Amino acid sequence: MKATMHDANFPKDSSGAVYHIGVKPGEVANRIVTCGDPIRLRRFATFLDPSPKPFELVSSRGYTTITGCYKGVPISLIAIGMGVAMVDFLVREVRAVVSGDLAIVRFGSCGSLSPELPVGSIGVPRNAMTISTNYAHFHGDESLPPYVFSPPISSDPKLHQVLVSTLDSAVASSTCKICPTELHASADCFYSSQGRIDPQFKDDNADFVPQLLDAAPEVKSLEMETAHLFHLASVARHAKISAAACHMIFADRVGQEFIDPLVVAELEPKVGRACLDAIISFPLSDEALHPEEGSV
Ligand code: R1P
Ligand code: URA
Repeated sequence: MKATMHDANFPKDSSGAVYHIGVKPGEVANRIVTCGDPIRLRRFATFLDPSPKPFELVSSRGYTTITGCYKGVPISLIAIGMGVAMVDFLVREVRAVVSGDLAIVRFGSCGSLSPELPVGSIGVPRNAMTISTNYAHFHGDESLPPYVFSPPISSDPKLHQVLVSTLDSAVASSTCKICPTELHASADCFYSSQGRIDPQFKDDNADFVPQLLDAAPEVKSLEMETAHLFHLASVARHAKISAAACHMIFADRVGQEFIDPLVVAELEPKVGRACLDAIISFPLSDEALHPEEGSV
């Protein structure tokens, strides 16, 4: 049975556990690597130190949190599922249970709009914009644009740089390309607002990609969560949140190729480990969890 929640504004149970992720103070580290897929997350969890034994929680709302140490440094791995709402719960609820500055690296998959980012390469965007469905277009005024594009939102430049360097060394011996890019876009849907054509619905997106490239010529890739992560990090108050992201190119949206699972199996561990190396080497002040305390 679910615990009783207190405080309708920011629900927590009597132990201090937050409503959707289910974690309480002491169960999440200041350094976080996040992805969508819990299976991907569990592969990264094999890199954690065996001792102290990692803490693990799967919440009823689809979050998997694994907190342990990597090379002696406390970190949390958190799988969030998909979409803006899920990354919003992640950042706000983690912020509510961890004191001090936070550093968050997202490792996701994405689609590519550019030959500079071939399938199987890793895009590392400096900035991300949002793409939102404009409901007013569909339910009132068709002269309004069906999709709304935000200005670019910046990652943390230092964490971005650390991530690029660790990724470069991690894949140095393979054919995988690490591609820092100026601009990525995160859409509120996978289909309509990423310009996928679905004849079952009136999405008004036949010219979506040219319109996007006209509005934002530097955009190279599309997924669903990164821009909101950068947004929340940039509007954080009181303590700093540093965020950066990298995405494995799964779909070539121009040539229509989709990634071979064997390529994912080869690259994912290398990129995952590089994300862990990046998050532990980023300078953070004032961490709430310390390995010498014997528990994480
Ligand atoms: C869609 O297939 C999902 O893949 C991408 C998108 O952002 C969306 O969540 O990210 P993940 O691979 O992290 O889930
Ligand atoms: N994830 C997305 O959101 N879009 C893609 O094209 C591939 C992965």
